Amino acid sequence: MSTLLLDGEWQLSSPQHTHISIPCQIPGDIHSALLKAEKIPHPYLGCNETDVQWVGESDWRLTRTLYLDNDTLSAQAIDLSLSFIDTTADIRINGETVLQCSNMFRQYRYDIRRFLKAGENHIEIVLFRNDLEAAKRADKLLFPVPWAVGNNQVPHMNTLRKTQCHAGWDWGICLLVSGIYQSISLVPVYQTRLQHIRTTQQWHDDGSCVLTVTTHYDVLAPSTPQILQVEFNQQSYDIELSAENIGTHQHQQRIHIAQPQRWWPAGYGEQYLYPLKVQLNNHSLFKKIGLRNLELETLKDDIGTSMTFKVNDVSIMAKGANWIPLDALPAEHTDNRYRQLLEDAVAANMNMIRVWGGGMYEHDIFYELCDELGLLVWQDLMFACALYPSTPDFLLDVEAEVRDQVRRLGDHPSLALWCGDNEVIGAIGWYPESKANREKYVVNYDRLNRTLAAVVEQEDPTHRFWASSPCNGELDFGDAWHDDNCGDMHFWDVWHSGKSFDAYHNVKPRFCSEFGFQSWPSLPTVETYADAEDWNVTSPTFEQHQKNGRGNSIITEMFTRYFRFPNSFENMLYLSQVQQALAIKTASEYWRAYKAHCRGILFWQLNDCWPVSSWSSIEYTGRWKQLHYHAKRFFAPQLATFIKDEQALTLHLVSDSRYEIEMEGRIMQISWEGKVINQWSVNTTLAADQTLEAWQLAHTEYDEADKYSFFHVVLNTSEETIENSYYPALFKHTKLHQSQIKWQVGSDEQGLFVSLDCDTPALFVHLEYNGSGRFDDSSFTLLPSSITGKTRHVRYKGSASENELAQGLTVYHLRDTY
Ligand code: BMA
Repeated sequence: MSTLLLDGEWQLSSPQHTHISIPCQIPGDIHSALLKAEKIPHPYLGCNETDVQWVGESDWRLTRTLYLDNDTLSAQAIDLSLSFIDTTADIRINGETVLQCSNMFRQYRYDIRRFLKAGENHIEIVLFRNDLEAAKRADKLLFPVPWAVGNNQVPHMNTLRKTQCHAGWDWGICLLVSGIYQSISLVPVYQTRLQHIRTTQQWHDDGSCVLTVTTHYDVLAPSTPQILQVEFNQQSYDIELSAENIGTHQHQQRIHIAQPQRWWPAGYGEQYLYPLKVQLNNHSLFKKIGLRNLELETLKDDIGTSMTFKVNDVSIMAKGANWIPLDALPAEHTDNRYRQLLEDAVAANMNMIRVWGGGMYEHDIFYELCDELGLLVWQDLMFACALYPSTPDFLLDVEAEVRDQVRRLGDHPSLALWCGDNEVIGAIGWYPESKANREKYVVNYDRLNRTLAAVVEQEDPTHRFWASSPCNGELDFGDAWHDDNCGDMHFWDVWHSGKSFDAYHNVKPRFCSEFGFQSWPSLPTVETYADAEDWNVTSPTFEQHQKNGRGNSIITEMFTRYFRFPNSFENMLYLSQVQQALAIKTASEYWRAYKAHCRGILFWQLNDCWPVSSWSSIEYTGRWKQLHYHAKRFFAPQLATFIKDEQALTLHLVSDSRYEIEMEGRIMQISWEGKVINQWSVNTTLAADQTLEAWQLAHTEYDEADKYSFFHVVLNTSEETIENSYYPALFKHTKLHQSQIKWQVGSDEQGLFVSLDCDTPALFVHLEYNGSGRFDDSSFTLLPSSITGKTRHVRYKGSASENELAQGLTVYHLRDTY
C-alpha cells in the first residue's frame, strides 16, 4: 500500500462562529476558504484589511473522514506526514489527540497507527488563535523579550514559530492567517522506514568528483535483508541492507564521477542537474544533484574582511534581490507564480536571491526552480527584527525546526549560505529594554544563535553559517549597517535616514545584502484595489496600502529634491518609479565598479505579497516596475557607467564574464535639442571578471552643472549593446525639451514589438500596457533616429494581440510629467 493523500476538501467550522460550515481546500488557508465561500470581502481591496481581522481572532476546526481497510492497517507503522501547519494546532483522530503542533516550520512525521481503525476514521485538526497563544507565552517569560513593534500589528509574534510578517510588516498586510500549506499524507511503513537522504561532494585535483549518498532509515521490525536501490544518472546500485536490528541506521554509497558536468550560477555557465533516486521497500526519494564546489571566502585584507561566494573556484559577483513570501494568502502560493517571479529575477540578470528571515522557509518548488535557473540562495533562518526567547523549550523547538529544514534543503545546488536571522543583532539596539541592559540581551541572543550554528554545522558541514544579516563577522555585535569594511551590510541611509542618492557613493560595501527605495505601484495595479475616487496618494485606500509610516512623505519629498513636481496622479505613480530606479541604479553601478572590493549586491526587495506601495521591483500583479527594467541593465554581465569624482567624469567598464570581452562604440555629448556636440570612440578589451576606466573628462573640460546637454555611451560586445547616460544637472534644472514621441505597434516572425522615435532626446521612456506581459526593455533614454540611424524596437513578451497592445499601451516620459 503506498501513501494516502489527505489533500482536497475538508469541512471548516469555528466554535466562535457556529453559522459557518464551509468547505476548505487543503493545502490551503482559512482566509482563502472564507473568501471562496463569500464569508469575507477580499482583504486586498480598499480598506477591507480592517474588516477581516476577526478571522485571525478565532479558533478554526477542520474535519474529514478517511476509510481504511485491514490491508493498510497491517503495516508496522502508519506515519502522519505533515508540514507547513500554521501554527498552534491539535490533531485528533477518532476523538483522541494524536499530535500537538506549534511550529509552522517543523516537518512532522509521526506514527499514528494505534489510533486508526478499519472502516471510517474521523480526523479533526483544531487551529487555535495564535494571538492569544503568543500573549500567553510572553506572560511566562522571565524577562520581557521585545517583539517587532512597528512592523507587527499583533504583539509577541516572536514567541511563536510562525511567519513573522503574517502579523503585518512595513510592506505587509496584517492577516494572521492559519491553515495547512502543504500536502498531508498517511504513509504505511513496512519493516523499514526510508527517512531521508543527504549527499556530499568531494572534488579531486583531476577534476573528478565523488558523490556520497547517505541514506537514513529505521528498522521497525527485524526481517530478512532489504534491498536499497540507489540510482544516479544512469548508474544503479542494489545494496543488501541487514534489517536484523530495530533502530535508526544509515548507509553510505560513494559514486565516482570521472568527468562531472558542473552546475553554475546564472550568467556563469549551465545549470546541469543529475537525477538521484533512492528506493527502499515501497518508498522512494528523488533529488536533482548539481555538482559544484561552493564556498564563502572571508579573507582578512588591508581594508577588513572580504565576502566572496566562489563557485567552482570562480569568484562570483552576486547580484539579486530579497525575497518575501509570495502572497499574504498562502493558498495563492502556486507553482506557476513561483516560476514566473524567479524567471523574472533571472531575466533581470540576477544570480542570487535572499530568502528573508521574516518570511518562511520556502516550498520545495522554490528551491527546485532556483536550481534549474541558476539562482544562488542566501537562506536566512526565520527570525527578523525582534529579539527572541532563549528558554530551554524555545531552543529545543528551534533546534528541531532547523534540523528539519537543513535536511530538507541542504542538498540543493543553489543553496549558498545559512544565515541565522535578519537584523536581530541590530535589533538589540532598538528597543528600550535591550538598550538599557545590552549585556543581558546579547547573551540571550547568543544562546539562540549558538544553537542555530550548532545544528547547521552538525547537519550540513558543507555550507557556512553566517550569524546574522547584516553582520561584520564572527562574534561581532557591532553596527553592520554602517561598517563597509567587512561582512555584509544593510545600507538604509538613503531611504530610512533621508540622505540624498549621493550617499550611495559614500560607502563601498563588501557585500550589500539590503538597500532599497520605495515607489508606488503603476496605475493598472492601483486599479485592482482602489476605486477611481481614491486615486490620490493621500486617500484612505492609498494610505492603507502604504505600511511604512513616513513612506508617502519620503517619496514626495524626494521628488522635490530631484524633479519638477508631477502634474497628475498617473505621473506621480510613474515618477515614483523613475525615482526608485534611479536610487538603486546609482548604488548598484557604483558598487559594481568597485567589484574587487564588493562581491554582492542584493537590493530590497524583489516582490510584493499583496498590492502595496513598497520597495519591490515587481508589483503584486507581476508587472515589472521601472526598477526591474533598470536592474536588467545594471546587473547585465557587462556594464558601462559614468562616475563623477572630485577631478573628472570617468567611464567605468565592468565585466563579470569568465572570458575576455571586446567592447567597441562611442560616447556622445548630446544637447537637449538632439545635436551631438562631442563624441569619443571607445575600443577596448576586458579580461575575465575585470573592471577598468575607459575614458575620462576633466571637470575643467565641461560644465559640471550643464543644463543644456548630457552624456550617452553606446557600446557593442559580440552579444549585446549596452547603453548608459549621465546628466550633469539635476533633472529639475535641465532645459529638457518637450519631445514628441512617435510609437507604433508592429509584428514580425518573433512576435509583437513597439517601434519608437522622437524629435529630441526623451528620458525614462516607459511602456505601460494595461494587460498582462512585459517588454524586453523600458524606462530608457530614447535618442532620435537622426543620431542612432534607426528607430528603436522594443519587444513585447506576452499574449496580447496587436490591436489590444496598441489600445492598452501608454508611453510615459519625464518631460511629460510637468
Ligand atoms: C529591512 C528588512 C525589512 C524591511 C525593510 C524595509 O531592513 O529587513 O525588515 O521591510 O528593511 O524597511
